[in-house]
Amino acid sequence: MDIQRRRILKGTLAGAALSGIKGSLLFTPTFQAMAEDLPRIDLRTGTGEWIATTCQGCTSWCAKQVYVMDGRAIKVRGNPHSKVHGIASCPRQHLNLQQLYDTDRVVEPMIRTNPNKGRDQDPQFKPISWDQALDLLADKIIALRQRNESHKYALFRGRYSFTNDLFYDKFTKLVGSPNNISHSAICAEAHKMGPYYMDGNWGYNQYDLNHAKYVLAFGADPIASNRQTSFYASEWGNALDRATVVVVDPRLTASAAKAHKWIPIEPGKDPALALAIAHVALVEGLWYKPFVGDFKDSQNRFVAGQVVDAKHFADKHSHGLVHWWNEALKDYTPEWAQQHAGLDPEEIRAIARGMGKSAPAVQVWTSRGPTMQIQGTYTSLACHALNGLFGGIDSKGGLFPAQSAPLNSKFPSLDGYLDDVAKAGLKQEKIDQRGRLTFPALKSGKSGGGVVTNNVANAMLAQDPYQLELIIAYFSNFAFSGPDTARWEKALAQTDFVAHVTTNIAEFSWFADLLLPASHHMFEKWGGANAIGNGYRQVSIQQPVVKPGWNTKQDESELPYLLAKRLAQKGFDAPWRYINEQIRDPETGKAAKDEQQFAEITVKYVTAPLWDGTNHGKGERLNGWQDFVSKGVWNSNPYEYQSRWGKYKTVTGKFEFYSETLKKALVGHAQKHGVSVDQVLEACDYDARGELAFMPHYEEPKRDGDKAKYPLLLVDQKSRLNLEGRSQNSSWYYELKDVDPGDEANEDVAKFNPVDAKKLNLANGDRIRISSPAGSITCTAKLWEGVRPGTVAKCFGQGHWAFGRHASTEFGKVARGGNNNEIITDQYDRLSGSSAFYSHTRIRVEKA
Ligand SMILES: Nc1nc2c(c(=O)[nH]1)N[C@H]1C(S)=C(S)[C@@H](COP(=O)(O)OP(=O)(O)OC[C@H]3O[C@@H](n4cnc5c(=O)[nH]c(N)nc54)[C@H](O)[C@@H]3O)O[C@H]1N2
Ligand SMILES: Nc1nc2c(c(=O)[nH]1)N[C@H]1C(S)=C(S)[C@@H](COP(=O)(O)OP(=O)(O)OC[C@H]3O[C@@H](n4cnc5c(=O)[nH]c(N)nc54)[C@H](O)[C@@H]3O)O[C@H]1N2
Ligand code: SF4
Ligand SMILES: [Mo]
Repeated sequence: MDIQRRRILKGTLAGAALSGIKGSLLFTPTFQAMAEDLPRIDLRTGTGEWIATTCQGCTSWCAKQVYVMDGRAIKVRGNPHSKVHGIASCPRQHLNLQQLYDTDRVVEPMIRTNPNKGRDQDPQFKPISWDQALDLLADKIIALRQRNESHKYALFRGRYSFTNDLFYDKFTKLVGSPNNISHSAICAEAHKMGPYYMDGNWGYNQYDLNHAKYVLAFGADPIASNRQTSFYASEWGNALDRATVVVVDPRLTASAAKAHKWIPIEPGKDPALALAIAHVALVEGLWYKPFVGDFKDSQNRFVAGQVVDAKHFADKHSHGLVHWWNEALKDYTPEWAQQHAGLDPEEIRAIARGMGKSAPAVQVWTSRGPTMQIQGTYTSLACHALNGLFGGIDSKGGLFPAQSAPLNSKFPSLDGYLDDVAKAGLKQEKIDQRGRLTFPALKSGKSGGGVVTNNVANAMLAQDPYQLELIIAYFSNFAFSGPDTARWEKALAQTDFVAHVTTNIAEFSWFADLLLPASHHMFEKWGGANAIGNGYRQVSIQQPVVKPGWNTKQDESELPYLLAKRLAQKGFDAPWRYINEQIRDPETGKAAKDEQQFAEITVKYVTAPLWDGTNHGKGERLNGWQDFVSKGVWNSNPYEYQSRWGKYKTVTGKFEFYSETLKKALVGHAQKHGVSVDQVLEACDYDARGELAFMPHYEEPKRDGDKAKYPLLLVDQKSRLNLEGRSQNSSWYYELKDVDPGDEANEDVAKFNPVDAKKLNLANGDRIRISSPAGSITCTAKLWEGVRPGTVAKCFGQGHWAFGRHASTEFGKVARGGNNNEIITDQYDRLSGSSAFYSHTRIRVEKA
């Protein structure tokens, strides 16, 4: 045994003992091969090949190539066939390799043997076979259905690939449950409210950075986070030469550090800045008239504080500018913004003038930061309004949504497959209480149209509308990723049966009854994703670039296939018939012969129009399935500028400064509950009344906790090395942590402005406890000028008390660093159903 092997074995034994997986990791083929062959690997032999796949480490969803040698993944790079990002990439792509070969992976199904559930209860997982695991699940599903309680089954989904519809939607419905719960409302739904209610796009935009002349980013840090980091990071330097870049963020982000101007805004006060810029744009006649419209006689009548007669104004592609001015905007002077948000009036004027001069090559970025807040919907509207005002929307140098791609992203209809039990189950209210008076969740204009992810824990605890009895959760870890995690721990502990489909024993797993080992999404799974950027949309493939080393299954294909088969053997055959009759190989028309073949067929099914010769006219023509598999990426035609002008999917068909679309949705929700819109707003924690509800306006940010007791505000941020909540068992994550501005390698720091640190008597390296009304965490103090006084910036990502040997100080017992979600209080932007993460959590700091 050479040293390398002995070292790995030693580590494994320790980890196995800690996690209760006694011995199970030791005898797996990949692990042994790795340990024995590592020293002999010579990268220069060139015997390997680059194989296409997709990284879903973040929502950039980059097309990748993996260098595979002797059956092992060695290196990752951007896929040169991509027109979105090409070979450009981000630093965290490499962490995927450590995920794949993580020695703490769950390598076979495991069952809980400790009947008690709690953070202090070791689950005492013990290996079982897939056969036994599937039996258990199938029996539970059938028992629920026999009691006519199929709605008590739920599927939770976090990250997902474009084949997810089968397991997430169709399978859940076939079982007879309305409860397919996604993570979207802890992701970024509030961010979509402005774009949807102003220009009809429920989705994210791409930014035409190559042609921008003015970039104004509210809480977006595109070279470190946000979407399509690979492309934006590679173009950011060039953009700085062409455009003025202003970043608005309470902390000095990587992008702010390179911007022309950084505005360290007080958390929650972004709308004050956005609205004051809009005000100046009108008073000084800087708006983009070819898009917005103008006074009929070209005489500007916008004067601060004065009402304008709408009859003088002719809208062009926009709606309601004068209405907005009269109801709100006329009073939002730069001096008003100074009073409410401490902003510099001259700076505001300079920004408005710069934007006016650059119009329409202007892009205003918004992100989770300013929008995943209690009144985030209105911030999203206020920031996005600037894209309309300066004509950046759909313009060269501005921003625009994704082009459509010809995909079969929905699996075939369930007609003929839903039995009476399923139909009755589907009529039940969803577990997240969406659509109730206090949860409008107005996704795509519909009351209860969107998920309220984090409220599921509350509903489970209250057993309102009912108690969930069986949960299958995949690629998600809500007990870590949702604010006020303690609620999730309690809710899961009291649930009868929880199965977690996971690569690692995560916090969620700790409360599970059954662990199902997942194949890694990037290296071991058939799937794929869509990305936008650089004016293109791409569709890229995920495929098993290496043979799964362990006894894992693919979450979105193999698992539902095997479960459907087992259910059929036990007498409930609808899912199995559906799979075999409806989801067939588009080339041969044949049903799959086993789960592995089925996994490939799901991707073939979804992507067929890209490669089967369909004349879609939307982009490249690929020459058959193998061509797609080998290139790994399909590129759309470039975005056609101004293609939506005059035909926005809003009520008026225009860009709505006064949102008739929001009015319709809110009136619909109010009528459903027999109340007025004002009563809805009151029940949902907004200050607006009357017409203000339908337009961007300012509301004082709401905070949780008594200011005297909790004097500081938490500013949560993503680490540049976060692959969402999944990269923290990678040793490189810790070694390289100082790539985050202000952070330290091998530490989890909370960053204090030296002004605050002095008052608090804090020094660099002090161990501290941060408390909020929700809980407390411990971490290390760091003094740093890059954070606004009165606020404390801390990366989200660390604070795992499970997940593996690197992620936690003592697996299952002691967290490494602190998880921000243990102190972020459970609040919502109720109009979108989103959880609030920003600006509302007041904190206090003590030495630990
Ligand atoms: N590195 C990295 N990138 C990622 C991910 C990742 O895990 N790691 N995950 C991906 C995912 S799932 C998503 S949804 C996207 C989200 O990407 P974004 O929508 O861009 O959101 P976050 O990256 O969460 O960034 C939040 C930012 O808001 C700032 N902020 C906090 N409060 C305020 C405020 O009151 N006002 C303003 N103006 N700013 C504020 C924070 O400092 C931080 O810079 O990122 C994706 N990209
Ligand atoms: N404080 C704070 N909280 C946040 C955020 C933040 O910026 N700050 N970001 C939010 C955002 S934008 C999002 S999208 C959510 C994400 O939150 P979730 O959707 O809960 O996803 P992750 O935390 O990434 O956890 C995924 C889990 O899936 C498992 N897993 C890992 N790799 C794989 C795999 O390849 N396949 C399968 N099947 N399972 C795997 C592991 O158990 C892992 O813990 O977190 C949100 N939470
Ligand atoms: S982590 Fe995100 S930006 Fe980096 S390669 Fe993966 S998908 Fe792309
Ligand atoms: Mo997200």
